[in-house]
Amino acid sequence: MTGTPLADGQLPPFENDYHPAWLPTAAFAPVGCRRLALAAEDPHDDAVLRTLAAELAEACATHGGAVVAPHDDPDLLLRLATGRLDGYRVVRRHGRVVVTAATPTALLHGWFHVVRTGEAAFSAPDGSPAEDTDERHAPSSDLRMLDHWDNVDVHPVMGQVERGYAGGSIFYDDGVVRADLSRVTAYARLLAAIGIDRVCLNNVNVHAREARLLTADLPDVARLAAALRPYGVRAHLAVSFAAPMTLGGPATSDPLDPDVRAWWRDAADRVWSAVPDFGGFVVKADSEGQLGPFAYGRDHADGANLLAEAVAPHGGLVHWRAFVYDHTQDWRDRSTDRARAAHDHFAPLDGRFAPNVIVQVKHGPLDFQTREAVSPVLAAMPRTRLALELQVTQEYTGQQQHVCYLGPWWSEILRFRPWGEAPGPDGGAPVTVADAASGRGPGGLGGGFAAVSNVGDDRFWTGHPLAQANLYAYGRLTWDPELDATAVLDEWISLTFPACSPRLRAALHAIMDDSWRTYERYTAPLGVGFMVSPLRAHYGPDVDGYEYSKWGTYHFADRDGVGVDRTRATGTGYTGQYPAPWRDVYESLGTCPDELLLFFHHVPYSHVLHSGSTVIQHIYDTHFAGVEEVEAMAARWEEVVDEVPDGVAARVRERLAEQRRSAVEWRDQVNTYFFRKSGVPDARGRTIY
Ligand code: GCW
Repeated sequence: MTGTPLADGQLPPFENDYHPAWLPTAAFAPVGCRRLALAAEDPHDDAVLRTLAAELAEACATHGGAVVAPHDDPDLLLRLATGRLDGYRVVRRHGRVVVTAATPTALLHGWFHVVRTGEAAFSAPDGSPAEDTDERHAPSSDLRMLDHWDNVDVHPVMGQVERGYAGGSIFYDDGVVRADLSRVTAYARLLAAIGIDRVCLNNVNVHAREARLLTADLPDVARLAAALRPYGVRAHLAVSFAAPMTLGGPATSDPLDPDVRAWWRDAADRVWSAVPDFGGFVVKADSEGQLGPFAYGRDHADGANLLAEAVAPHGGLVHWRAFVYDHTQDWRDRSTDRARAAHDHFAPLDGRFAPNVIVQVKHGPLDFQTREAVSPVLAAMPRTRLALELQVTQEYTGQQQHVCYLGPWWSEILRFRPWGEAPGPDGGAPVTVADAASGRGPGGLGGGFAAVSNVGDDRFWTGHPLAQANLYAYGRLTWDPELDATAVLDEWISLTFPACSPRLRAALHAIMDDSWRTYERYTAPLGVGFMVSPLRAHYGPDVDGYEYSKWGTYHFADRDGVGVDRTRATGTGYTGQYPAPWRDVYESLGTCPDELLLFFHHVPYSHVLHSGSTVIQHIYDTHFAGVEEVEAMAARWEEVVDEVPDGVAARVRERLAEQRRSAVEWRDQVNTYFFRKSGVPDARGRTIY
């Protein structure tokens, strides 16, 4: 939508020329046709309560209901209560629903819960009142954030959004913060509907232009924060560790230097005076060229605590990323293992981080691959608040050209038990990754969840319309990691395709449910990772693309075998970074799961997997199967295109054609590469070039 910028506190029109995603007008029909009420002291005092009042009014105006007084027997009453309550409570008696929450934002989340539940919130399928219930809905962690890798300037290599596959940025346009931020408010609305309440506004690679967001551009940051605020979303900024030097402060960034400390305190004071509900800073330091404490002989606790001290008086947070490794490695050096790096750097610092520091850990030890082991850092720092970092933007998972529903992958990660079946604290259930991130791990400290957003100024928000489901799933699964990823997808389908026929629903499930595994089948095999094109920004196959590079991501294929030996016995020792049982499960060929085999072991092509297939035959079979599955997806889409809006039908069709082309390329390059290396023919005699 374009037009006049919104006045402070004004909501954007509820209908726009971009796609409504999971909040189409029709999704509000079951609530909007009823009698709704909001009970709060003075709704006009608070931006979020004003939003709620506007949401109720809009839903009723569109669907024929009425906003009534709280004592006037409403069908739905939203009630702001005092006292302690995480999340919201939903009580239903005789088909009337009361949602209670202790904060306006939690009440807003409760409103969207009712919207999501639809007619079933009020009535049974036969039209009688739905059963009486009393439910509490608290998020697993109170920190659920999205990070944008958006640049203010268009970066000469990375563009407006680093690893963005959905057009430009919704925040910035070629060097400036956009004048019209109404779409940012519409984005915040989508986020509120999935329980996300924090957004980091700029790329963790902070270039000179972006660094100024912290100083000269604060009025614009305040505008961005104001655009998010009506929907209860708080702003964070990524900051550069070099900021004191680049923004006119002291000539050093040494974290122990008193002038540097004073500079950061002043900087934080200015940010919070411009944006009183500001969230905090996100930092990438000593990583891929960003300056960090190593430059001064200090460690990452020194670095993080410097910023923590500056933001603490304001209740601010520091999200300090653990993505620290040597990106100028020599491929000839077999002793350095990039997978070890985060644990090597951070585990020894456990207990030294200030209470408002959150160490943000990528889910795997490498870099958001299609399949990786869970990072051992997540089990190594009980005295540190750790956040799990996921990547919603599909950098290595098809770049929003390919259908790749990541819900099942994130579910596996969230439910992974780093200590196996060992009882949790106080003899309770075994601890999962989600538990550890939510403060229910051994040390009782949690840092919540963060993920790189997949949203841009594209009409469908995410380039591929079906990639919206990934953003939806990130919100829902981090709110409740016990949710089933397929059920979450079903929820997304119901909201996004109102009045979806059983035929369309079945087709969307057939296309999306298993699409992550399909993608895995035709790309890098058995957890070895990468094999992507360096020249085409990680899109498409290039088996040796990173093999002789400085990046530390190798597969070591030769004529006899493939894979990385990360064992303690004969390899890099990485398996030793895990607690039991995983240190032994991964160490042994007998117990290492097939899907991670080449991540942990270098094996001959004739090695027999637990599945009964040899490694080489597995590579051939999965690559042929992957392409066949993509062909089936495209055929299935053609059967239902008449049931989806034209724009969606055409965009998905065009992307499926590209996915097929790309999958064929992957299949043929990977199969040919391994056939030429190994000389082993396909047992089924299919064409390999
Ligand atoms: O995966 C890599 C990306 C970089 C990114 C980096 C990171 C923002 O290719 O583009 O930089 O990870 O996570 O910092």
